Amino acid sequence: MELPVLNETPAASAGGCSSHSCGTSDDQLGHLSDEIRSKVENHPCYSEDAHHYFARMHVAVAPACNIQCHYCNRKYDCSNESRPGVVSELLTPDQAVKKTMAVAANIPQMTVLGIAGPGDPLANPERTFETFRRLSAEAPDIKLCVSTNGLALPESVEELSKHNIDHVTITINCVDPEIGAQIYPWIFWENKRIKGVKGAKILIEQQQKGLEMLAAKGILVKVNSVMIPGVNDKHLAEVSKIVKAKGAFLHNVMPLIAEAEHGTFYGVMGQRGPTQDELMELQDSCSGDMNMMRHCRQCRADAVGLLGEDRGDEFTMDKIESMEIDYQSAMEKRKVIHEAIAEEMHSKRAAKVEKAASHADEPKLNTRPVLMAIATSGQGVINMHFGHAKEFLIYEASPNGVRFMSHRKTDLYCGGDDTCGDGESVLQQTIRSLAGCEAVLCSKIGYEPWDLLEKAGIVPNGEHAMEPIEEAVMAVYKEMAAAGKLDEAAPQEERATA
Ligand code: CLF
Ligand code: SF4
Repeated sequence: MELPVLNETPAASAGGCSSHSCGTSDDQLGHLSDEIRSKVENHPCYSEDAHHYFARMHVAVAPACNIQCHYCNRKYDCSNESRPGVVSELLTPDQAVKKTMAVAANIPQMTVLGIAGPGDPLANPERTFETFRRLSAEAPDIKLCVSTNGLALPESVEELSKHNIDHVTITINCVDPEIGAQIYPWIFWENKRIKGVKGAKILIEQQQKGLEMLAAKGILVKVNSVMIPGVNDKHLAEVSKIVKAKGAFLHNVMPLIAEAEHGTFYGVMGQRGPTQDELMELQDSCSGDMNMMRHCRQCRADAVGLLGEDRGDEFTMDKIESMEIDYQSAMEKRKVIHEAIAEEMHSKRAAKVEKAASHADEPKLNTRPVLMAIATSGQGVINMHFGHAKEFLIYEASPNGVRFMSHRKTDLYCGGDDTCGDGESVLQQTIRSLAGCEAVLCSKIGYEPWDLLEKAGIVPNGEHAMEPIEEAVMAVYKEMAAAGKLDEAAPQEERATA
């Protein structure tokens, strides 16, 4: 059957597991047991492949937090922001259940309900567990997921396992209390505020203990780490090794988001986040030991939709109250759609393997790697107009194949205000965000951006509309190689940006 389109409007940007928030690529899934594979293959955060097809949602039921991070001040009703800890509407468990069922009935590809804030879910145990308890009974086809700072984790493991929650994210930014004291000014522990190294030491011990307890129960643990240059950037490779040894399944290193206008300690103090290159370098240095997630969008605590889009405005409580939901028939429809997606994913994987086998005898290219930007609204194909893209997926093509690297957010220029301050047009800013890429693959593109992209040394390409991303990227790479464009040394550094 033809799969429904998740969202025909341009994907909205999103920022989920707050600093807490996870993925393995299709290739990384290969070695997994059937049991684990069945847990991750339709989870958009735990499987990179799945994130093209399946959506997640968060319900913001957890306002309180038991620690303070220097990159957070939990905020509400900020319509211009999309980042962890920020929500528009705080929900009661009853409202959260209604909202989840409304979204599941209307977006059948939504497979995962996460509680990720805006505070810490386990610091709000009644609200969090009431929501999970009701959902596991009333909507048993939805996977339940939680993201925590870990302080209250050991005492919550038993309760988590009762509600069939098999995905838990712990935000672990360090295993050294001296570093921890630079990130966490205080924790609230046994009715006291404990500051500095002493507080950080307790937090780290609780995180590590919780991780071991979850792993012992067979619950999949993802570790999120916020990369803070000059604070923990040199330390995170060690964190990756330690959490892997203790049973973590996946590691998600995310960039610090800190702007003065967010009013966080780091924002006000001018602490910078990492550059794209710094982040990718750290992810690469951890990946020898660990499955790394690279497709995280740092979602809000009330995000709804595919990673990279936020359809929360379609499901505000006033809209939900007027919806009539027959969840039994919605579940039947969801099952049919999930089976069709699984079949499509399976046949795409099989076609990929067959294609690779048919090229096995070709001589290996001796060419340098190239980054390409892709405009897509999901389903693993190139199906978005350049001017409608609010983010681009970045892939690297090399003689070893094609791999997903990251995403780049951009401001939508098509149909919007065409200036963004500093005298730079939004289109120019969009093109600047693609620095380092040598080609952009999209379904269509207008003359003006075509011209500006070429001037920036980025080749626009609309010839692979509706083709699978990886196949199209490799086809373009081979064309570039055949044209002798991949023999020059480091051309990215020589190119001007728009
Ligand atoms: Fe949410 Fe987190 Fe579950 Fe995913 S998000 S609680 S594991 S369902 Fe995913 Fe969002 Fe990144 Fe989190 S993209 S912020 S990793
Ligand atoms: Fe904010 Fe608490 Fe999460 Fe830290 S643990 S990011 S302070 S909500």
